[in-house]
Amino acid sequence: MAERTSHEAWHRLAERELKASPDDLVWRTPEGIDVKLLYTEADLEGIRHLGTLPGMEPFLRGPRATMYAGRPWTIRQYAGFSTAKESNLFYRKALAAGQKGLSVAFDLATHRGYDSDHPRVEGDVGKAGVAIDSVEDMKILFDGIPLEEMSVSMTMNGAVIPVLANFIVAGEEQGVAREKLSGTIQNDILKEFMVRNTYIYPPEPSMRIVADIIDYTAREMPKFNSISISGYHMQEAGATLVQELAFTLADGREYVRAALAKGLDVDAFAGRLSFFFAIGMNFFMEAAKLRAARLLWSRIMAEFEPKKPSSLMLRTHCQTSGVSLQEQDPYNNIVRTAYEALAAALGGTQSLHTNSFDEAIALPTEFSARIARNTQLILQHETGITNVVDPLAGSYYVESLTNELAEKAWALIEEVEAMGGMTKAVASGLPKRMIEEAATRRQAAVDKGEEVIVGVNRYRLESEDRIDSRDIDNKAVRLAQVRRLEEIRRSRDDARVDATLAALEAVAAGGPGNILEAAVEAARARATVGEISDAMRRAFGDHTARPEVVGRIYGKAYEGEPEFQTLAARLDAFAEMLGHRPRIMVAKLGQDGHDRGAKMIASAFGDIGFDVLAGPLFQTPAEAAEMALDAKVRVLGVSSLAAGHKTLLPQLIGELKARGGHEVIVVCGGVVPRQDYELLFDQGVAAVFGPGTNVLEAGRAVLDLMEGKLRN
Ligand code: 3CP
Repeated sequence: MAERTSHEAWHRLAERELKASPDDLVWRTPEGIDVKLLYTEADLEGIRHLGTLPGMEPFLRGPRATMYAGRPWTIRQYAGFSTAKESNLFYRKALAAGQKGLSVAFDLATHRGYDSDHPRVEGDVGKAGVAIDSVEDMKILFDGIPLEEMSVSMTMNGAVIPVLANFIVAGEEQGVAREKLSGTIQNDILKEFMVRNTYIYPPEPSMRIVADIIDYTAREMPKFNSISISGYHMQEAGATLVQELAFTLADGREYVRAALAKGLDVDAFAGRLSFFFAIGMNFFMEAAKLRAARLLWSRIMAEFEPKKPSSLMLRTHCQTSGVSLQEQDPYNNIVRTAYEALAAALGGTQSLHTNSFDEAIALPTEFSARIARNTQLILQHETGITNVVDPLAGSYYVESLTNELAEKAWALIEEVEAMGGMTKAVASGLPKRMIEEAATRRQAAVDKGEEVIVGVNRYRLESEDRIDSRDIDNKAVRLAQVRRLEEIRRSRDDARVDATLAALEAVAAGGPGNILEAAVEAARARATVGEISDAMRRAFGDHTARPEVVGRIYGKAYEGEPEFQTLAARLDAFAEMLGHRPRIMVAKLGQDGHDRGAKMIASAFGDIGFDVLAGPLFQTPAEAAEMALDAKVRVLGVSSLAAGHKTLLPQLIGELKARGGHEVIVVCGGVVPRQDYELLFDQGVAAVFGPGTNVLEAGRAVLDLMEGKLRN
């Protein structure tokens, strides 16, 4: 009663201060959570998890009893580029400077199971990750790094079998038995079909690969985490935190079922399942998300009746948000990353990657990587936050958020369950669609200035200093890889290679045995990543996704706004003059599967009134040119996020010209460093839209270009 009276008194005071009701300031987050101005003891009523302790079920307060006081989280920076030799040098320097665990970024050719000499990957080799074609490359990658001591995480999903097999054999040849290898393989294919797109095979055999890896590692590699069930890429693709939580945990449940279906005992593998979340700018919500994740995972796992408490425990890696990084005023990214890192630590992560400030533009330099690493070292050594376990516990706001996120995510998890589980939900396209809708809504909020981004849509600098960025000489890397591939093919025993590949294909085709076990034999014989992948391709076939674009989300957010209407009316007039709507194709070239930007542009441009054609993923420049000309597009927009632009755009323009397509206007959007703009313009690219581009402005620019072309 007293509380009620004093709360009413506070309400009156607040009203007087605001000259409005505090209820008007309730902040509705994208998750649909209404964040109030004030949280009190009353908000804790009915929350059941409040009395729980860390290291014990339901592990909400952390998987370990002492958390960072016993051992701080692992500073694990995701890195890799160019050749194995260059990446190895970078790793060694990072470890000497305080990094604690390794995390390998592979190039997109490797991700998609192609050797570096494959014609489809000309623009991808060594970009955005290290090129690995065989055991020989893997051995160079870890040269001088003791694999019995260092835990190694590998972000690999599509070509997970050859890469893990090569890692095991590289360890073996370094003198480290596989039972001593520690680390994590991402091995999370469901989210690839949803958002990340580095799949190779169709969903069903892909799930079998996941289960075979869980089976093999449970038997042979007790220190190795068999999977990193990832929500990170969902948030990057635009998911709300509730979607990220729900779909990730539902994916986890599906993997557990797949492993159980192989006849495994739940306690034999559950303790080595691990997770991976993104940490964005909604500070308290992100910390609460990790707490809610642990609560919900223990609830899900309890259904499988494990005997070991560790089977209920959610352990996670986190990475600060890539999409929160901005090209404009890039030093702001250091500050953003620091806040995100703090939220991850307060949420109780086990391992953390902090982004470098230049990652919205290119791969990190030594300088930016140092600042990113030191952001974590400073948190661990200077702030005192490692001394207390789960310090946010008991906060009215954070506990309330934890509870609300858990409830909302649980409702979505149940929805997925009602659809028959995550594999079926993914096949229906629902999660992907929900995430794309959330992404488009968010873009509209940013473009309209409802969501403030400092240095981008507010407090923008008049002129920006150029920053140094790392560039990879893609041609040189490819040549070096091709040479080594030739050397391997010359020196190996071909009969042995053929026999091991045939045996692998037989296992994949349904014969007895474990796919990874068979691939280890092939890797020992020096079969390459591409050859091992192809053996499985022969058994499984390739997966091709249909490009789908959501509509009426961006336009709806702008309903009745003059800025949008003016542009739409201009476009209408232009269409009337042409006698049809101007057609634009949005293309993705090479193995770059990051399609959030492309999807968003396709969706928003459609709402504005363009006739939009979305090209499929993984086109070669020739295929894209062909499709664009067949469809008689006026504009061909290429979305590039994996640094292939300098190779692929000139090729595309060449292919267009070779087919008489001189009239097609080529524009480019995505992660393109400023210093590359001139080169692209010289090659005939009409406009480049970098990160942070307002979509309506891009729409106006494209319309200007089309009108200009007609006049000339
Ligand atoms: C931990 N330990 C402790 C304590 N805390 N012992 C005593 N007291 C404590 N307080 C023990 C643990 O039990 C463990 O031993 C050991 O110390 C290491 O701790 P950990 O917490 O398991 O940490 P780590 O080895 O770093 O493993 C973290 C997880 C792992 C479990 C999350 O899966 C991981 O490293 N994931 C990283 C994934 C990653 O890097 N992904 C990159 C994605 P035992 O093992 O013996 O129990 S990059 C993607 C970028 C975007 C893209 O895809 O393109």
